[in-house]
Amino acid sequence: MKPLEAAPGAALYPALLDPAAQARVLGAVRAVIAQAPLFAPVMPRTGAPFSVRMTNCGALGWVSDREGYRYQETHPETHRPWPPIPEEIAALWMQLLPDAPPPEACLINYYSGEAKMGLHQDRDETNLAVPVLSLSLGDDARFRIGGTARGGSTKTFRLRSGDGFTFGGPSRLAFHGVDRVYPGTSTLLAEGGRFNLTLRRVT
Ligand code: MD3
Ligand code: FE
Repeated sequence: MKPLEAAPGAALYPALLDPAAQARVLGAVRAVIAQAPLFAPVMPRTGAPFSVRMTNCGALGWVSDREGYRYQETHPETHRPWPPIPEEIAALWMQLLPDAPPPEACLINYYSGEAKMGLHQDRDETNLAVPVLSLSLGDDARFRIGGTARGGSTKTFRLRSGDGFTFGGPSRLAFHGVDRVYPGTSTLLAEGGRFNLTLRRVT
């Protein structure tokens, strides 16, 4: 499978998942959420809410609360360990990143109608040498990526249900965000909106 080089080190795999695979991965995501409900993260210090809701699977999960951003082994509300990363999802990591060590965390973001995510870097992982894998399910989104310094030029890409995206090399520390979701552009989620999964090596 030949990707599109979206930025140095960033590879876009349009329609990585066909509709049947999207439905299976969505089923696996719903099973994770049944064990580890979506929670509403807040910003460190201010406590301002994110518009996105989140959960995780894998040995470690990313959380944000007034104390800060961090990876932890348990759900912030149930205090139970995160469910394991479903096999079909872990297999996509092995397929696209065969030389990388296995993922430790899979962050699941859910965007309803107005949700977005401001430009940020992902640098809470100890191991920044391993790429991140993103999978999109549901409504289309406008994804924005820049360089490793805030305030530089940015490019946008429309992410569709079933798309895969890997971010390695220089793009691993690129500023990125989601400007908006386009309601009604996919029928995959009965409730509408968008799931994004990011698989990460943390240590
Ligand atoms: C580039 N998620 O969870 S996925 C995130 O669609 C996040 O929910 C967005 O940014 C979403 O942190 C964008 C694309 C993505 C994910 C992680 C990255 C791009 C990345 C990490 C490093 C560099
Ligand atoms: Fe990010």
